[in-house]
Amino acid sequence: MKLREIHIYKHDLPVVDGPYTMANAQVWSLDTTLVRLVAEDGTEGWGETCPVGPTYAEAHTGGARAALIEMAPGLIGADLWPLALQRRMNGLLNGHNYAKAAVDIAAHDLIGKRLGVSVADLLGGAVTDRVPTYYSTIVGDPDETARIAAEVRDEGYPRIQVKVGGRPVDLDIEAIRKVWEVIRGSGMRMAVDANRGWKTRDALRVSRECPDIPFILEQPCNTVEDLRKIRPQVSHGIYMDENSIDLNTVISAAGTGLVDGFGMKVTRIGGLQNMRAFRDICEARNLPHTCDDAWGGDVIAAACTQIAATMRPDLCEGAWVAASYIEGNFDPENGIRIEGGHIRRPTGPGLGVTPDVAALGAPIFSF
Ligand code: 0XW
Ligand code: MG
Repeated sequence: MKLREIHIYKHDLPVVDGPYTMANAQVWSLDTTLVRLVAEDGTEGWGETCPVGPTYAEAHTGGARAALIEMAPGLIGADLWPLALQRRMNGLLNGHNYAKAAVDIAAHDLIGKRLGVSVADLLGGAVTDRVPTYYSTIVGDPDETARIAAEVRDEGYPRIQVKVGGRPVDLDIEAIRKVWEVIRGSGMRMAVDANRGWKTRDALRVSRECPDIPFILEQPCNTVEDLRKIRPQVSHGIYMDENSIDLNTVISAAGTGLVDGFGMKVTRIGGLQNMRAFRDICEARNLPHTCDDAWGGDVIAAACTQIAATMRPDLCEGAWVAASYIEGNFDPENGIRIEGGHIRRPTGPGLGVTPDVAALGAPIFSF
């Protein structure tokens, strides 16, 4: 199965009731990049990558497009089987996982469509068609955050992620306490995500002042060294998110017991080929993790849902998709929707979603 054409599209995704506010980023609208691959026999597959602004990670929209344009000519004629394709991309460009991920996702979609199987089955087999998600708040007023927590608890979300950081830590502690008052006894799990925004001092204080609240500290501080420093001093579990930039870092963090789990982004790790290796490493170490992406429409949301559907259920912290912050779908019929805190996995071949190509307009680049 060889690649004949690559088409790159752009599309704006305004944030519903924006901005979406994190410790280090505030975004009103995201500029997503879609990739359409066409194989020699005419079978097509879609991929997507959408960094959530330029400061969340070492990734940005312009960088993704530049990397795709750099690789595209060398990919024409390439073997589309995921491992071969990943090696080919690595031979054309060092790094830039988040751009390679869009090509990798499109290849999985294309192969699935060609073979008539879902991407989850290509990745080892779905264990569910009802994938849990979690609700991610913004860094906001503590009472408003608690109000939202009550709302999503009643909707059936199994987990909430409370955003903190970038403001006095007293306000973060107030938000955590107020959310806990609301969800306590409901069975809902809680992560507190500082998106690298706390100093080690802040993380230590929050953990010490809230010993009774069973939350996970998600990426509390900026660096791996910071996590190492706080690790022996906190009583809460720690998940690594932004620092887990590749499989090598994941192996070290899991192997040395630095963290208790991960918030993982499909594009940051380089796509579904690497994500399945990540999933298996975590399963071998009994480490829970999410299957998210930073942002994006139906294509990336379907990729997250498909890999999450293959996880051992007790390790699955959910697939976060941006659907609750986005209006409309690329695929009006099978697009990703959240119902009762869960995502119905599209069970058609490939990703199970196909963007309406006419609605996207002309590609910005074609090779
Ligand atoms: C909640 N998310 C999955 C969405 C934003 O991109 C941030 C991210 C996270 O967990 O850090
Ligand atoms: Mg996170």
